[in-house]
Parts: sequence; structure tokens; C-alpha cells
Amino acid sequence: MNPSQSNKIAPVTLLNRGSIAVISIENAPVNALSHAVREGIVSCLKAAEKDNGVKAIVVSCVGSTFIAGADISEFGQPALEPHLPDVLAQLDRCSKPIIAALFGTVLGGGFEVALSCHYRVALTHTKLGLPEVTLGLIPGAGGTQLLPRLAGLEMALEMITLGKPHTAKKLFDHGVIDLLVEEDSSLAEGSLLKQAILFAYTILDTGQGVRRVSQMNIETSDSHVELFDQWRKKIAKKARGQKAPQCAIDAIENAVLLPFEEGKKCERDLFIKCRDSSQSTAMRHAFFAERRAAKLPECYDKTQNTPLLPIKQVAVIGAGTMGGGIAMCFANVGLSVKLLEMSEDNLARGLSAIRTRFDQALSRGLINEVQLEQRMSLIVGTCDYEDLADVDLVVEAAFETMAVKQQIFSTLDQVCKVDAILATNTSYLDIDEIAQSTSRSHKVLGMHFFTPANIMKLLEVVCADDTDEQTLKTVMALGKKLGKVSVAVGVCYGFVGNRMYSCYGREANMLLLEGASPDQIDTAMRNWGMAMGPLAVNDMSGIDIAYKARQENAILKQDPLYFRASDLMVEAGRLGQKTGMGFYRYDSDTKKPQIDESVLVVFAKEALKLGVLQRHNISQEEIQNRLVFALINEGARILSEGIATRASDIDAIWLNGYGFPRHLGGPMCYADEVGIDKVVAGIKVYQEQGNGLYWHTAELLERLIISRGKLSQQ
Ligand code: 3H9
Repeated sequence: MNPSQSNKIAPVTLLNRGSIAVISIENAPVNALSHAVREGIVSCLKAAEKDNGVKAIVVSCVGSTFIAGADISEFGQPALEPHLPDVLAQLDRCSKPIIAALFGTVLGGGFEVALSCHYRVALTHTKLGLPEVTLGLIPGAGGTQLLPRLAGLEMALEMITLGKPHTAKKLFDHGVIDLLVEEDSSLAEGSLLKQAILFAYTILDTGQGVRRVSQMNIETSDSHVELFDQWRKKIAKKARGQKAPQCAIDAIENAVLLPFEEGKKCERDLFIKCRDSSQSTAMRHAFFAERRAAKLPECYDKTQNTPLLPIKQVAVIGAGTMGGGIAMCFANVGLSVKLLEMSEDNLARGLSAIRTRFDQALSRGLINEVQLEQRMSLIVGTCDYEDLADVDLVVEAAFETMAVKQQIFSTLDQVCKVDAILATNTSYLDIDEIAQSTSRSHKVLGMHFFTPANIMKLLEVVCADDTDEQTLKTVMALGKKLGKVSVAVGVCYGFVGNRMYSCYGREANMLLLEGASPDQIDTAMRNWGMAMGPLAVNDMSGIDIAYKARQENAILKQDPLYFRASDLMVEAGRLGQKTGMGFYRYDSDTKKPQIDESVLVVFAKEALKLGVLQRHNISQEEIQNRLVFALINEGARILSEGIATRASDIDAIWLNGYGFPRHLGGPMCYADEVGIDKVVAGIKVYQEQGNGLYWHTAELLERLIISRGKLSQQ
């Protein structure tokens, strides 16, 4: 075959470079191993093996990355041959040396392709990993058998059970990568291929030939039993409730105990068990929900190709915990920030708190000293609104009071340039009302960050009545730049997340009056899978925050039972961790929560006063169902009202802002898993048994029972 001849089987092409054949894969966006790619690899490999002129083979990709994994959208559909493990067995068995040319993100099945090749050449900053556990899976094409052979047991356990990638540079030190190629920004892809071909010639010249990872031995010591034991315990804590990481440990242990082929067969069985589990279905739903959220639904995206406004300079109003965190988000991506406070004292306090938080990032190795100073230098304090004249966007993070917000927005409207976007970080207030205090309501919207804003992934982008498409799209794009999962939502009290959270919290408060203890409620919800219980969360964020928001909303004050337990805490000065006591008492040194029996007496007295019958046999299941069904019911209402446009958006919000367990996929996905009929039956029981004021089945749920539809697909 001469160079101009090519055996083209889209999306995989076979090209000849002298005596080196290049199997080139092009399957945008991430070169996933779809059925056509698997077929293409097999066919090109056969052709290259048969061609006597070909002495070695390079596997390479076109585009922004080497293969980033199996095609996740194919899971859940009938599997088509050739299956990936069989494809990779053919690479492994090939009689000619195969070299993988790696760049971008080499993940999952993509990394397994690389491990099945005989040598690996990579650009220095390439990221390689086996993130299958993040999808409720284990590597299913040999990863658990190959990686321990090449990188050692410790490294394989870490990479596979935690699912975190490493750079090629680090893996070079562990023997996974054979040659590192320095980045050449203009010609990265081309220069890498050239280096991989040169490497192939070196292999031929030095007579090294094929080197099959499958035939390598795993280095073990007597203590490997102990090592697996330690990892099982560690993972039980780190990935609470998740089955895949434990299956991954079993598979890696098989690599030590069994010959390669048998270990691979066991891995396949475990992979299929995980793939077909409800946990993996939920985690794959989560993966696509987060990516879908970034794409605006039709109702927000009427004009294609709207030009985005450039955002180079921003301002944040308020240097408290929230404002400071928001300023850090911007500085983290290199945007210069004007941070405005009312007084020099407040400003100095705010800037010092920001430095402390950057220092913490430094001590955890997340940034280096140069980055710390660079980021600090991007945040410039001011007490003068006139300094905000040139900024492209302002995020207001001041007190949650309508009068205060309106005053600020009116001032911003006067001082900021005409096309500057004015955003509020309000958690509850009516953004339409805030927008009316400006002469540019089309440029006003909500950017609802979550505490700590520099860490939490969620950003609710709240589109008000007058917000124009350009403003919305510019802020969605900015959210992506900040590394957030940005979800467009509509205006209502609490938007999507907090409106649902208030139903969840309402039930926790009702249960306190009915006789459940804070610890009983929090333990039940942690056992269910939440990262923290609702009352510990309240103590952490400050019970007075939501209290103040309720004071602003007269309708919520009409029911004397509504959040009465929380109100009692605030009235007693028990605001949470910041005052050393809330639903719990906090040790002044360790800050650890301690059960405080005295609050039970307070709730019991109030229950008597309000005529609430206390019970002491409230089950864990009742607590879990009441809190979660309240969430689902409100989520369904929010969907019907169009405040959220897709059920998957609600799930993305709960997964990224509220510690909802990823292996349950979000409240809408979980509702399908439980069964909508069971959820509705539960709601009816609570309506009869308890506070009928709140338990009205959302019409959408009733409709889905009749149509046998799925809530998560609405
Ligand atoms: C596996 O490999 C199992 C094997 O062990 C065994 C099998 C037998 N499949 O994230 P982005 C799409 S499990 C299908 O916005 P970024 C994504 O939906 C897999 N589609 O870009 C989106 O589509 P759209 C193990 C995929 O630059 C577009 O690509 N691998 C896949 O921020 C862009 O994605 C993983 O878990 C896929 N595998 O990040 C890696 N990956 O534009 C999962 C992406 O239509 N992927 N898409 O919305 C990622 O982590 C990130 O996508 C990546 C790029 C880092 C690659």
C-alpha cells in the first residue's frame, strides 16, 4: 500500500506512513467507542496485520482528544458486536507492535485501548483515567486486569475506585507511559503523531517487538490481602451506598488471584451487573442531565446565533461570605473583580476572609503561591459605586431585603454603562420586582450561587420576565467558564432548588414538633444517602437566613406550624454553628455537633401549645419518605408551572447544589425508580394523617400514573 492509498472505513481510517500503519479514529466530539468505531478498529487492524509491508501500528485520534471512553449513550440498548473486550483482545494479541498516541482526555474504554496497545506515547498534559465508577460502572474491557500489571496495585486501586484521572507525566513515573512528548501548542496533534511514528521505528530498530501488558506479572506482597481490606473500608466511607467501587475492588483482587483471561471474564460479569443496575442508570442520567442543562431549551432560545456580550471586568456587591466566594470564582478564571462594600472596615474584613480561603486552597495543594497572589491581585476593593462605571457585569450579594436590593439596583443602573448586565444573587426575592427599580430590566437576571460559592458547582441562572436572550446566553456561557453546572430557571419564591428545599425542610420541622429528634431526622437522611441531614445543614448555613426570608413573605407566616421549630431556635438566639448552638450544641474546640436534649423540651412544649400530637415511634422510613416525597411533589409542580423546563434540570440542580446522592440520580429520577404510584400513595397517606394543608398531589404525578409516563423524561 502506498501513502496515497487508504482503506477508509468511516469513522476509522487506515493510513500508511512508510512501514508504519496508522489507525486514525475520528468520531467527534470525544472519539467515543461507538459501534462503528469498534468495527472500524477491527477492520483496520486486520488489514494492517495482513499487509506484509506494515511492521508496526500506531493508534491515533483526530480532534480534541484521544478516545474518552465507551459511548455512554449505547448503554441500555442491545449491545452490538464486536464488543469492546473482544476488540481490545485483538490489539493485545496483534503480532506487530502497536503504539498508542495519547492526548487530551484518555478515559474509560479509551484508556483500556491504550493499555491494550503494546506501548504508549503521550503529550505531557494528557489526562488518563478510569472514571467508570462515576457512572456506576467498573472498567469493562480489561482495565482492572491491565492497570495493576502496569502501574502496580496501589495506583490501580486508587485510579479505579476513585475514578480520578492523572496526568501523563505522573503515569510516566509509574511506568504506564513509555514516552512523554512536550506540548507544541500549534502542532500538538501532528507533532505527537510524528513522535509516535518515530517511536515505532525505534521499537523496530532496537528489536523490542510486541510487549503485551496481559502477560506481565503483578507485583504483590504478603500484605495484599490487608491492602484490599483497607481499600474496602476506605471506599465504604468515601462512596457511601455505591456498589460499583466495591465491585471494582473485587475485580482488581481477581487480577491478583486469577490468570489474565479468567480475571477478565470475571471483570466482564461484574461490569454487566453494574451496567444493568439502577445505580448506573441513575448516574448515567446524571451525566447527561448536567450536559443537557447547558443547552438552553427552546423557550429560552428563540434566536439562534445571538452574539454574546464580552465579560472582561465584573463587580460584586457585598464582601460577606457569599460575595467573597463569588469574587473568588471570577478571580479563579482570571477575571478582574471590583468588590464593593459599604465601609472600609467591612471591605478589609471581606478581603482578609478571601485571603484566608485562598490560603486554605494553597495548604491543600489546590493552587500555588504565584496563583494565590495573582488571584488576590485581580480582586480590587472599593466603597465607591462610581468605580463600577466600566464593568461588564455586576453580581449583587447584599442583604436579602427587597428595599436594600432595589436601592442597590437603582444606583447600579445610574452608574454602570448601558449594556452592563445586573445580576442578583438573591435566594428567594422576586427578581421581576428588583428589575423594576432599573431602566434596563432586560439586562437584569438572577445568578444564584450556592455556599461556598467558590466550591459548589451549581449556578441557577434565573430568567426574569424582561430578561433578554443575549443577557441569558451571556450568563450561561459565563457559568460554563466558571466551571459551574448552570441551569436556566424561572422566577418564583426560592426558584427551583430552594423552593423544593423548603418543602423538604418543612417536613423536617413538622417531624420535630411531632416528636422526632434532630439527630433522628439527620441520621435517617444520611442513611438514605444525603451528604448531610437537613438540620445539620441549617445549623451550618445559619437558621436565621431562611427565617429572615420567611419574614419577607407574609403568606408563609399564616400557618403557625410552618417552620415553627426553626423559628423557635432563632427566637432563642440559637442560630446554628455561628452562635455555638442551633438544633445541636457545638463543641467550641472541635466544632463537632452534640445532641442537646433541651431542644426536645422546647419542641414538646410548643407541640402542646399548638395542638400537635407527639409520637415517639416515628420510623426511619416515614422520615425519609416524607422528606423525599415532599421534594418530588414540589418538583413536579415546578415542572408544570414551567419554572424548570426539564425534569433533568431539576436533577442537575439537586445533584450539584444540595448533596443529593448521585447514585439515586436526583429527585425526579428517584421518583421513577420508586414508582410514581408508590409516591402518590404515600402523599395521600400523609395528607390524611398529618398536615393536609401541604400534601396535595401534583397534577403531573396523577397524569403520569394514567399515562405510565416517566417523571425524569418530562
Ligand atoms: C466506559 O468507557 C466503559 C468501559 O470501561 C467498558 C465498556 C465495555 N459517550 O463533557 P462535555 C459527549 S464508560 C458518549 O460537555 P468537555 C457529551 O455528552 C465511559 N458521549 O465536554 C457531550 O455531548 P453534547 C468512560 C460522550 O470538554 C460532548 O461529548 N468515560 C461521552 O467538558 C461533550 O462533552 C467517561 O466517563 C461518552 N463517553 O469534557 C468520560 N463523553 O455536546 C465521560 C462525552 O451532545 N466524559 N460525551 O452534550 C467526560 O468526562 C467529558 O465529556 C470529557 C470532555 C472530559 C471527555
